[in-house]
Amino acid sequence: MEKGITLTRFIIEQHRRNPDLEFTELLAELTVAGKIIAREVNKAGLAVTMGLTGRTNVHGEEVQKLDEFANATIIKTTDHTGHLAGMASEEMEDIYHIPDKHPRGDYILVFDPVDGSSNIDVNVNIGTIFSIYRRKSSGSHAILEDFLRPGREQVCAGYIIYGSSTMLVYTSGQGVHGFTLDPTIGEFLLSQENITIPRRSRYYSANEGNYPRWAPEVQQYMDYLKEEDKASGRPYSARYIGSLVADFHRNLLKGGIFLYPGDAKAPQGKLRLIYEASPLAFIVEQAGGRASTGWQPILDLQPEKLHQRVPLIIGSAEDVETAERFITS
Ligand code: P6P
Repeated sequence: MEKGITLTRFIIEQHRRNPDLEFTELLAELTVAGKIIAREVNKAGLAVTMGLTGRTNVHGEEVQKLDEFANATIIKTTDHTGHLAGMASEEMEDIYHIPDKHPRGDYILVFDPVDGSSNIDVNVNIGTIFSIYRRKSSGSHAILEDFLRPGREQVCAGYIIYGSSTMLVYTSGQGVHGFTLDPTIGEFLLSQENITIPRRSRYYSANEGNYPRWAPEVQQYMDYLKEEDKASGRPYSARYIGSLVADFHRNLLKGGIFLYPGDAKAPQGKLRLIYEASPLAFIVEQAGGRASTGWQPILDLQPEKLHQRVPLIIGSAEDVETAERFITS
């Protein structure tokens, strides 16, 4: 479709081509949340949201006011749509039940309202990550089992990145598409249709401060990336922002591999399976890339707990395959 059309029109056209994508209205409401959060992020330097709430979330991390604001905004803009039977957020310990005053629907929404929130104060790009599943249960409210799903069962996944411009990138299983917010009209406009990630690249993203705690195979892969070998385009260049959505977005467009492996201190790594790894894995596979724990595809994992963490290796397919060969050697 032609560049510059609104996200709303793009979603309607996708729905026309694929009628069983009934969550299109939900997606449209999510973009409203994205615009409201973008407004707060853009004035974060002035707003009280810059402060800390003095409270911590389920993971013991300081909850920034913007986290809470974004969490509440997403709930408020989507819980009345009649499409949802429940929600789960990285910022909420338990699943969120849709209030009885609102109609319920066949989908569940999971999201990380503001990923990388520790970067808010230093004006580094942050992002919202979301994912939609059809519910499996049939009662009046969604239950925990509706949320503990292999990522392969997602019907939609996306993120909103708040940076020099606000972009929304999503897939509903028919390619990956990027939209840029035009603040003068308050609309997300199609800027990149059918995004594909280069199969191999020369960039890697990892927090090498953890190198001493990594497994020897991961250390060997990192050493391999730095060896001189013009034929295979090595040494690679390091690009690490410390904000998953920003690192992922750059790698999606330019190619690259992002690694947050487990280590001696945290065998399951740091990133969350349901709110971060699975949505980005759906997107990257739709863009021709790959996402794994190093041992198996992220999308095949059966979550046991709502907030479980998972080692994440994601990006250009050939780079991830090479990393897997080192890790499983
Ligand atoms: P580290 C931000 O806190 C985050 O959750 C991700 O956005 C980011 O990729 C990762 O943690 C950075 O972690 O340990 O390198 O600071």
